[in-house]
Amino acid sequence: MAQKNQTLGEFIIENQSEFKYSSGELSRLINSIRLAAKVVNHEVNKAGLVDILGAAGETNVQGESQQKLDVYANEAFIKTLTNREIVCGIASEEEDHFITIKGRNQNHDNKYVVLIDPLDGSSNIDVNVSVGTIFSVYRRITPSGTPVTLEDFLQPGRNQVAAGYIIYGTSTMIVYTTGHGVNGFTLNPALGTYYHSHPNMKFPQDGTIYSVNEGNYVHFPQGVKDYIKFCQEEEGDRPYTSRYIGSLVSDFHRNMIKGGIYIYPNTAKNPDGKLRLLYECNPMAMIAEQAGGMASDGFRRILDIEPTELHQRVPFICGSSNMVRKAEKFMQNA
Ligand code: P6P
Repeated sequence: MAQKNQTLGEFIIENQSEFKYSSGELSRLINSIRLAAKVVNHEVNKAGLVDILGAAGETNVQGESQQKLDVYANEAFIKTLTNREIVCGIASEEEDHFITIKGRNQNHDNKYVVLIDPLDGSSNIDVNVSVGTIFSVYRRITPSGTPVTLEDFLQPGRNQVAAGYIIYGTSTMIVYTTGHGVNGFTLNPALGTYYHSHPNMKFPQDGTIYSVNEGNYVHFPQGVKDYIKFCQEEEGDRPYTSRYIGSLVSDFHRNMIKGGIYIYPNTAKNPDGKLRLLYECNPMAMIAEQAGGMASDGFRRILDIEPTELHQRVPFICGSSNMVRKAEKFMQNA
C-alpha cells in the first residue's frame, strides 16, 4: 500500500520480503540503478548547456553514431553496477559483447545479470525530447563461482526477476516491477529523492492512442496496414489519436497512463523489426504484463520468445490488452 510521500528507498525496504531467494542483493541492485539514474539525469538535463551534444565520433554495435550522452550513460550504469558487486555480468546496447564482472575476492559468485539500453531514443537528445534508460534483470543460470556465459543472458523474458525504465522527461521517473505490480517514483531534483508518485500502475484495457512511425507505412506487413486503417476509420471511438514521440520509453509511459498501443513492426529495412528483444522488448513486456497490458510480436508473447543472439531484433506490439488483441487479429488474418 502506498504511503503518502514514501521514498523509493523506503519502498524497497518495505517490499524486501517479496524478493524470494534474495538476501538483499536485488534491493541493492535497484538502489544502484537509482543512483546511476540520478547521475545520468544530471547530465541529460544540462545537455544543451555544455558541449556534450553531438556524436562521440564513434558508432555502436548497431552501426548507429554514438551521441556523447549514450557513451556517458553506458559508462555510468556499468560503473555503478560494477562497484556494488551485485551482478556477475552486464550486456548493453552500447557494448558489442557482454561484460564479465568479478565479485569480492575476484570470484564469480554474484547472482544477477543486467541488460540495459542506457539511453534509448538518444537521437532525440539534440531536440530536447524525452529519452530513457531501460533495464532487465535475471538470476544467472550457470553455476555460481564460474565466469558468466552468454547462456545467462539468452534467457526468455518470462525469467526476468525485475525490469524497469527511467524516463528523463518533464520530470524524471523510475518505473519498475519485481513481479509484484508496477510502481512509479518521481525524482525531486532539489532533494535528489525519488517519491512514490504512481503506486500500482495499470494499463487501461482499452485506449484511443496508437503509436507507430507511419512514415514506414508502405513497408509494413499487410496486417499492420489493415490495423492502422482500422484505427483511422470513423466509427465508435475512432478515428483514434496518433501519438509517436520516437522514444519508446516516452510513448510506452504515456500509453500506460492513458491507454494505447505501440507498434514497431518488421519492415523491408528492418526485416526482424528495429527494437532489441533482450534490453528493450523483454523489460517493457514484463512491465506491460505486470500492469495488465500485453506485448507480442504479432504472433508470439514477447516473454516466451527464446533468444538466440544478444542484440537480436523482434517486431514489437505492446500496450492496452484489447488493442493488442485487435492488432494481432489483423496480423494473423492478413
Ligand atoms: P524510428 C529509438 O531509437 C528507438 O529504439 C525507440 O526508442 C523508438 O520508439 C524507435 O527507435 C524510433 O524508431 O525508426 O521510428 O525513428
